[in-house]
Amino acid sequence: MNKADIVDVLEDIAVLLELKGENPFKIRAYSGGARVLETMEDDLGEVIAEGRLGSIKGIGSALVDKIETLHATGELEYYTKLRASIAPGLIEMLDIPGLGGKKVKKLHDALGVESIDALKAACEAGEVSALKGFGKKSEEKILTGIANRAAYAKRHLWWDARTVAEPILAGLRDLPQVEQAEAAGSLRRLKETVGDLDFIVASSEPQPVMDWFVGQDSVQEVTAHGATKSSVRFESGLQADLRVVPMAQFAFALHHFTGSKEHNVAMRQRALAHDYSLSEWGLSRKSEVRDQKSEVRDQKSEDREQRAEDRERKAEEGPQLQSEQELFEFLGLQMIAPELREGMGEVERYELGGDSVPSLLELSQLRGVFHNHTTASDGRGTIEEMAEAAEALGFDYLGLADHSKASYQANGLSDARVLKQLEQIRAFNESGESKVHVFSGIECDILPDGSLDLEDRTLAALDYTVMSVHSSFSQSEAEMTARVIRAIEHPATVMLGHPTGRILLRREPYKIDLQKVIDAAIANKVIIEINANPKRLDMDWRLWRRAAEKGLMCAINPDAHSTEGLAYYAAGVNIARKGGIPTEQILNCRDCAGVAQWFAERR
Ligand code: DGT
Ligand code: CA
Ligand code: CA
Ligand code: ZN
Repeated sequence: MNKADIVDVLEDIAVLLELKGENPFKIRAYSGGARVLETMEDDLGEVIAEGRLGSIKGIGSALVDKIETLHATGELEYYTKLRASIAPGLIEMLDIPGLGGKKVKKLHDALGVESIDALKAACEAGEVSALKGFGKKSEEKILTGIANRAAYAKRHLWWDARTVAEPILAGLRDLPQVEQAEAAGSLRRLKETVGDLDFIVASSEPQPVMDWFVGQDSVQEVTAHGATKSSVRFESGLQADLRVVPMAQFAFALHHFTGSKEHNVAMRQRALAHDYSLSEWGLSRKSEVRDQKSEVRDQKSEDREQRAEDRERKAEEGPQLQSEQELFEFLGLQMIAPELREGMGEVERYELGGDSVPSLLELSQLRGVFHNHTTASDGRGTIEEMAEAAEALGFDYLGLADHSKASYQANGLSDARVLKQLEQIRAFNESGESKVHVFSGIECDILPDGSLDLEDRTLAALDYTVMSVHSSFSQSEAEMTARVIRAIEHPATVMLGHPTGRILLRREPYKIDLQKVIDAAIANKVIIEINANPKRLDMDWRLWRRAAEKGLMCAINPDAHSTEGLAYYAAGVNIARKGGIPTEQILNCRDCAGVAQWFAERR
């Protein structure tokens, strides 16, 4: 097991011990040990091999054994037993925002609740607000958390869904009976969350394909197993549909099941205007379709004779089309990329011969990424390790932006520590050790009144800054908007970080008037980031097209807390594509000198 995963286990143990009401010293040994391990610069494998783990300050004797066992085997009996000794319902409660080990224990001790349902009932009966240390507000917050949890349980992060989908798609394509296979639905549209997976296969022999699909090892439950459609559920709760169609129908089925519904409606209307009816089966002349029972509502006003006449005329067969591209062209449209098919005016915008549409960002166009953390705050990689990982990804530059001191839980940097890191980054760049140029930055907290967490001259010494809200999320919309705009208007501000604070499937955005924020950012030449962490992905793609048209600049910021986290930039590229942001307005597409110039001009 690697260091990052071991840190997670130690943190988990600390929470579970809290839940059990263990003594605070014991708990601190684990949470403190996790922090020490997390920020340790030496290689864990080496430290263990050299027998030095026990001599590291903050890692007590109880932890040495456990860390070594986890490192060697990936398992720890103590941890497994500890988890097993606690009611599963209590562990689930830890998922509700605001409920840590201590609070769950209190609720359990005082009210005897052992499940989320029981906790919900207790909240509704007002029993929670009557408890010391809880109050009406936290009771409401728990109820909201429970309601969100139920709604969220049905969806999955795109990033996680893709991990499940990729081997399935590869497996389908490997089958000898399969002529073509694609993932469709929201996954293909690169939506930030995915309800279920949809696969479309072209084959004249569906049965073996279906049998393979429902027989995969990872399948937990088969909910349908037919000749044209099968459905399965995996352990994570994610479900997947597979449809097998003849090759002649593939392009139509793929288009239909890629969706979205709204896009399909717009396409069907466009087809009707050309006197064709579009469905997952294909295109057919309107008059032909009128014979079909499914379209009764279309013919309500027509009398039987007219229908008989139509049947006789029996219009020509619909066109045979091999690809979606041909389908769009047949209807007088340019190819519309799947991620743009959300029924937000794309069918009109992509008319052949209409206004030109911006070309979409490609992964390979990114020259570097901004907003990444190191061991100086809560990251797991050093400057050197992060730069090395950036080089491996083919980047020319890497922006670092550790937390500032108000984010004390993330070990945020004081002014002095910022300046010290700045010296380290300069020395690193001058050493010529790496082809990657490191830009020195900071993710500086926007304090509740909109002032900044660091001194002006500290901020001015850096190459660039990212300003973010990490506290007082429950301010009113007016307060939050004014707070963020005040930060945008500060001359040191280069970028605004994760502008809504949302955590997908877990925490709703804070209240903020983003249109005002967008206008202020444009007026002050401040960039708004696409936070590419798959759990955030704000600013949301739905706002980008319009904002970019008004002139807003974008940066794709992985917010990486480890070398692996840099890979999140790909999720940010999805959002930039979905938002239709022109590449000229994406800072990452500029070369090192171009980025340096942007920073210099802004400040
Ligand atoms: P999801 O799974 O909730 O993340 O979203 P989708 O878009 O993958 O939706 P899903 O799996 O229910 O269906 C896949 C596509 O099939 C959908 O995007 C459009 C098409 N589709 C499904 N139901 C309907 C419908 O009632 N009318 C139309 N026009 N299209 C539909
Ligand atoms: Ca779906
Ligand atoms: Ca589906
Ligand atoms: Zn942040």
